[in-house]
Amino acid sequence: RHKFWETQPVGQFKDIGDSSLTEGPIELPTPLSEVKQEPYNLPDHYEWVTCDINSEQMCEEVYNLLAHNYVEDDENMFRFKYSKEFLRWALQPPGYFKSWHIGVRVKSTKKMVAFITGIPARIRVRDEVVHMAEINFLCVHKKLRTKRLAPVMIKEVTRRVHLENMWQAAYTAGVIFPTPIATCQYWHRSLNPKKLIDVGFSRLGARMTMSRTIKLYKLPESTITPGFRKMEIHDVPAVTRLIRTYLSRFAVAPDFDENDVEHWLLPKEDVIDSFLVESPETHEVTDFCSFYTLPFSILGHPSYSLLKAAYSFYNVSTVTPLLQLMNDALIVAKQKDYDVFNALDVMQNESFLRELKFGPGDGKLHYYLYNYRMRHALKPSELGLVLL
Ligand code: YNC
Ligand code: MG
Repeated sequence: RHKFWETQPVGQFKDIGDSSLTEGPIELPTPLSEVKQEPYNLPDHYEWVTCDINSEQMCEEVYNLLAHNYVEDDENMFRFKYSKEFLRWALQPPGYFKSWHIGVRVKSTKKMVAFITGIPARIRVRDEVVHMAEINFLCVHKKLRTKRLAPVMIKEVTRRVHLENMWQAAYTAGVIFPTPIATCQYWHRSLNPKKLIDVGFSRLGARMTMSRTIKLYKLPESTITPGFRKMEIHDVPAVTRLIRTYLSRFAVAPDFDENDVEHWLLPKEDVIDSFLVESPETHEVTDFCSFYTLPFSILGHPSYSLLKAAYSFYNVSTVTPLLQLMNDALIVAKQKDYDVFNALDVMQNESFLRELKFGPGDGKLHYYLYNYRMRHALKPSELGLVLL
């Protein structure tokens, strides 16, 4: 039973396989004058706050809430530790709304105890480009869990999205509720196997020694593909063309223009790394790869406190084989001292995961759409979308 989700315009479990239902919006937009004008009520002693993530103090409060209360693995050994620079990048794409960065404070002490965000995005679902919100960073302080605060946070962000005349949303979660449009799996490629084993992120394989394991994951010192280099600002038009063509083959994918590419893909130190292949002969940009930086806190370990993880973002191969391109991505991640390189089985990633020695993780990641029904669940390889 899902007392909250059963009341929402989302695909319901009971409708799975009902061929009389059509794909597309579940509820029609209402006139903006009919959208509730006041915020939802919070329990006594709590108040809403709109977060100015550019303010150093505000950003610090959000950072601290997330660093102590955001997503952990099933065994509570690791917790995501988004950096402040990352949060600023993730929350301020072209056309963002400050009103969609929503906190909850204790009235008396002003302590921040809950958070949720939306950012605007154009997402293509099959043939239709839909202006929607991407919802992320839903977090309730550990001491306030299971008190039904999350549904209030979700209703409030929904109200503020409606006020901007948007009626759909995309989001991902590690847990199941009505109803995923796809279920994906994380894969992990060890770059620093000794540390990963020491902190319990991975285990020494059967009949493996530490020295054989280190040898197994060893990578070349430098990249292999001629013309492989960091993306620069003047590459934005070429990368945009490359990525738009590539993403058009997936059932669900962002509709990136040059402004989006500049924001989401231009390298930003310790936030987003992007590389491309410029043909040494024609100077054409033929291939592209990118990863974002999202470290984990290591909880309760005597000698290590941080795991540096790279996450595969958008990759496009037209001339360099994808396997070779991603091997070069692993090599630069190793040069930059990442401990692990993570990737979902979305887009064409399955074609390189096993061969490049990624191992399957234990967590799943479910993708969702709000107020948009899909007739069937998609395969991970039909998804061209990566959320942060
Ligand atoms: C979740 N992650 O099922 P039912 S992902 C959505 N996303 O409702 P309570 C979730 N719903 O089943 P707690 C959810 N987790 O009874 C739980 N729920 O119908 C549902 N964790 O609420 C749950 N961050 O307040 C149930 O639960 C109801 O105190 C229970 O709070 C949940 O950002 C949470 O994993 C997740 O901080 C805040 O556990 C808390 O447990 C926590 O009693 C650690 O809530 C951090 C964490 C989630 C990361 C993410 C995406 C969020 C998407 C939200 C949905 C957006 C909908 C679209 C809105 C715009 C629409 C337009 C137009
Ligand atoms: Mg709660």
